[in-house]
Amino acid sequence: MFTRSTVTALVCFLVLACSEKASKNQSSAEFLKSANQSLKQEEHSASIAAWVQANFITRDTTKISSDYDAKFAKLATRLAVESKNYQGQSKDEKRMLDLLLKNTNVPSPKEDSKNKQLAQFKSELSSMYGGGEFCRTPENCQSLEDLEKVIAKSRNPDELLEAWEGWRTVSSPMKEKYSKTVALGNQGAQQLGYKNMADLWRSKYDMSPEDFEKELDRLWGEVKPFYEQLHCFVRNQLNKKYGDTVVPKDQPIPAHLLGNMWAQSWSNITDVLGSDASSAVDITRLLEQAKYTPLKMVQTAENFFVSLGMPKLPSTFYERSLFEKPQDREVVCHASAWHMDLKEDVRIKMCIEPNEEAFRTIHHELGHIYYYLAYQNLPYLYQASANDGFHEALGDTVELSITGKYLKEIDLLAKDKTQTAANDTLLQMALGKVAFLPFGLMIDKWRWQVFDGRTATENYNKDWWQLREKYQGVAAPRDRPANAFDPGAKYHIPAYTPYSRYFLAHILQFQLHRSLCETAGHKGPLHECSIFNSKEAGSKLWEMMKMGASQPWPVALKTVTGSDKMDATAIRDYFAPLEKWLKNENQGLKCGW
Ligand code: X8Z
Ligand code: ZN
Repeated sequence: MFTRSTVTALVCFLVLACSEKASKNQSSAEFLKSANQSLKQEEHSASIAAWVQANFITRDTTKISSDYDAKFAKLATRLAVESKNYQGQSKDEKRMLDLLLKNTNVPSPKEDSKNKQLAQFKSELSSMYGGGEFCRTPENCQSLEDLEKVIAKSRNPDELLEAWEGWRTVSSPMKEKYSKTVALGNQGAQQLGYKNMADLWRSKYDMSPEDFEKELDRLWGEVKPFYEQLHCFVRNQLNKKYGDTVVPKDQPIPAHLLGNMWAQSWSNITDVLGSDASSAVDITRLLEQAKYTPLKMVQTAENFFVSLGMPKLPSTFYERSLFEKPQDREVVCHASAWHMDLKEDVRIKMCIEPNEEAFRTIHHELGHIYYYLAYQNLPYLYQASANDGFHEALGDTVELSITGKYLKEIDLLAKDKTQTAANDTLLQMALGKVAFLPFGLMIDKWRWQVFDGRTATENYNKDWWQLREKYQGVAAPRDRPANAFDPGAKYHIPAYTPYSRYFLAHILQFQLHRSLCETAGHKGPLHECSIFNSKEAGSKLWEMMKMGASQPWPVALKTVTGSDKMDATAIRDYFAPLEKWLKNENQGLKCGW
């Protein structure tokens, strides 16, 4: 007879690496219960240390955070290895065991010294990015935020180039350390039975790693023709502004001219693109006129979620979050949302500027926060979204509802202001959402190559730019120095945050928006729909959020959209009038690069 303990004994015998606990005939249920509890506890401690590091970057806080991370990683690795000794009696148990195996992004090797080394390098990389400055002279230094302002506002190619190259001086010293973390993380992944970290990262989507890669390419194929039209239009306008020498008509666009440090969103250059785009509602101006403080911006975003029937944020959120860049110390300014105790202690950390980009990002961050609150009562391993794209999509879905009509409702936009032409609004939105797509895709394409060894350390930069050109049609403004490590100048590379999630989110948010608008009873073009105040739309979203990671993502998607497939028809529908307009504008131009 096959009892639970016989199964355990058999598996133990087969893998020859039976854990102490499994050999004591612990059931899957008991093992999972204790794993959920201990991971929750260790993560809480590690989050506190990481929060302090990110809010007060010093040598010492970097070390403290690294020590806690090493402790957490050691536990996560031990449990992941042990999970293989169990088979699980129910669907639920099987799912949790699988999640346990995939619980980390950079798995630690089980050897103590390697585990500590990996945690130390990761923590140091994080501080190098967060504290990074470009110094012309020791007395004249600029932070990332200073340099980003130059890239957003200057229209002088020399000034732009200096800021662009300046920020990238911060990342070249990261290269060797990064390369060492790749080697260690790959060893950790192999000890769990994966070929490498790329194999692990692609295996988190309820399908095989190969199918996931195909799925991303399929979705990209659906939006690529539209991206090419947008690229063509923008390049032509930039060519008119800067001339043939700076912007050749048939080449990739130089990356320093697109208004964003990484050329991932182009919404800051509407003035260069002609009157159509720049006549869209200027939210930055509205926020300035109404004297919105960072706090007011956060409260306004909270109010949107509350209007959907979601709870008010706990008072500790306001007491413990960081909204403004402190003048007296170094902090990691890149916006993030934290679930400290995996219950009600939720916080954001963000250096809020009173502008549209930050206003949108606050909604993005609160999407994470509300997700945390929705699933806080689930076991640790289910405290995540259906796949990581859903977590990134949630706040963006709400953000798509920041329409002219909504801005009038909250008295930011004057009630008698005439409606902006559809095209202007759509172009403005496309410069943010559509320009992002190939960037969202290529970051992990690069990492997969690095992790699986196709890209060696000496080719990091060359292969990075090859992918930037291939997918985005964007190029380095001039030859890069031999020691350059430009990937490291993007937060998610030193932070080891996977990036395919943002690509998925940019597809999913339009799918969710389209369905929620229908639920809210909206009639008319999708870009005019706001789900503000719709309790029906809110309750559908909440239902999905409450599920956390307890079900495969197609089930979660179905609760809101009725469909279990990701598809790009929603984003194409949303922008359909613009696509038509762009094709017309681009007539006679040679598109592509
Ligand atoms: O990193 C973020 C969020 C935090 S999860 C601010 N985003 C990506 C980025 O900034 O590169 C949001 C959009 C893409
Ligand atoms: Zn996010």
